[in-house]
Parts: sequence; C-alpha cells; structure tokens
Amino acid sequence: MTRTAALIGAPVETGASQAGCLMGPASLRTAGIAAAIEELGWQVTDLGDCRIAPQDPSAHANPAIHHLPETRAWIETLEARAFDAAQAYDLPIFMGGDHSMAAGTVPGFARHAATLGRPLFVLWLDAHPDLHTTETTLSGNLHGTPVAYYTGQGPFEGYPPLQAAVDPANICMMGIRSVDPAEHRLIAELGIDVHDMRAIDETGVLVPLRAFLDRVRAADGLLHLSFDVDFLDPSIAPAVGTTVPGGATFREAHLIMETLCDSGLVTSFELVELNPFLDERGRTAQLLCDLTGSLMGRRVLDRLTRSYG
Ligand code: B3U
Ligand code: MN
Ligand code: MN
Repeated sequence: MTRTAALIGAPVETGASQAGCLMGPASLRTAGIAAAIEELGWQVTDLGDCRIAPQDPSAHANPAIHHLPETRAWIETLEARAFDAAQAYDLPIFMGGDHSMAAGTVPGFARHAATLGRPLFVLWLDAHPDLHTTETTLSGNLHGTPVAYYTGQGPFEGYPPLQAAVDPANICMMGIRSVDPAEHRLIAELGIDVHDMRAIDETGVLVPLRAFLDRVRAADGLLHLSFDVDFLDPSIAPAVGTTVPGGATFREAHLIMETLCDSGLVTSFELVELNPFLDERGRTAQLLCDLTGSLMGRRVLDRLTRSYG
C-alpha cells in the first residue's frame, strides 16, 4: 500500500521576535519538499497554507507578551487541522512557522491519539525547551511556551482551553543548550527526559534515541517529531532567528532521521522556525528537505539488516 503524506503550511511568525517565519512554507516548497518525498514512493497531497482572521490587539498582565490574540487563533486553527490531518493521512507534515504553532499541532495530535486509546509521545529537537508559561516568559515571545502549554502547566491566560494534554513522561528533548531559570525548574519538577548537548557529546545521539523509541513501542504510542531549525548548528542552518552555537551536526541530524525512519514509529512531523529571510541561497531549506527525505526513507545503500530493532 502506498503511504500518504500531507503537507500543510503554517505561516506563523507572531510567536517570534523577528519577522520572516511567515515565508517558511514557501521556502520549503521552493526547495522541493513535495518532490523529495514523492520520489521515495509516498503519495503527497499539498493542502496549502492555513490562515487566521485579523485579530484585535489585547493587553496581558505580563507586559512583555505580544501577539497573544494571533497566537490564540493559530492554536485553535492548527489544533483542528492537526486532528483532521491525522485521521486522513499516514504522515501529516506541518511546515512552519515559528514554534508557537506546536501549541496547536501537538494537542491536535494528542486528541487524535486519545480517540485511538493510545498515548502521544513527542520527540522535541531544539536548542530550547520552550517551557515558559505566560507568567514566566521574559521575552514575551510565545514560541518559548508550547511545551508548558501542551503538558497542561499554567497559567495560560489568553490561550484556548487545552484540548488534550501530553504526559511529560512521554516527551524526549534532544539538543537543548539554552535554558532559562523558570524552564530549568519546570524540567526538574516534571521530570522531562532532556538530553543537552553535553549528554549528546558523551553518548552520541543513538543511545538516548533508541531508549526513547523502545518506550514508544512498548506503550504502543503515536510519535510526533517537532524539529526546530535551531537544533542544528548555525554553521549548517543559518536561517533561524535564535541561533545558539554548538548545535547538532549534519551527520547527527541525518542519523536521527534515518533511525526514526527505521523504527516506523513516527506518525506526525513538523519543521519549525525556518526564517528564509536569514537564509543563504536556500541552503537551510534544502537541508531540511534532505533531512525530511532521510526521515521518509532515503538510503544511501540498502541494508541487509535494519539498524534499529
Ligand atoms: N527561552 C527564550 C529563548 C527562546 C525560546 N525559544 C526560542 N527562543 N526560539 C525565550 O524567549 O523564551
Ligand atoms: Mn523551539
Ligand atoms: Mn529553539
């Protein structure tokens, strides 16, 4: 049976401090993401871009916060789109858009998982844990909040009611290297499985990844992959507003994608924080297309034995 994938654009940039993520879906399309997947044997449907209506400004008790009504509208829209797409396609792929979009997509996929009586797991590849609430964010950039929101922390004044929460025990974070004090406290309190760059330097990416995939399989879970461009080292992926030195290498990133592919466990995927205004001749968008290819079956050589399982 031919596997089906959907491409869904989420041109969200209101959660970030600088403009540009709006162009993320267009850049990925220009780099040839649909063809890259099609040539691997998938049936691909591009559902176009989601949109929200213009919003009236509103004030919040935390004066740093900006674009709260837009964020709320995106969450509601993307939650519904993720839920619907998960029912209709083997692999929905959301093309962002800044990471505030995950406050919509992840609860939508969690709600879908709940209808199947299965838990949703999340692999969060990012330089940041994105664990702020609307109270604790200092920057007011709401792309720093989705994980706190979708695990049911609070308060989240001005956000929509959470549709379906993700158990913090079902999250694995890799690549983390920029953590604010409030996020640090929440990681400890929730006991989230976080692998910072030091841990990756010590063990490589496969030790924590395989342990996590074993947990997903044992629980018969669905698995969402949230891929923030700043997970990658800025030297290979310059097109992101929040570069942090010391990120994942080309080889680490491809190995993660290939291992995820071999596992057969990934049921949804999002590429976030691509800011094409900051790119160099499309190289970041091209790399993301190549990584998507590795996730969806591209192999340099056929293997006699699978590297996972
Ligand atoms: N934790 C900081 C920085 C940040 C989080 N996510 C991104 N940047 N992309 C903040 O602004 O909340
Ligand atoms: Mn992020
Ligand atoms: Mn980040």
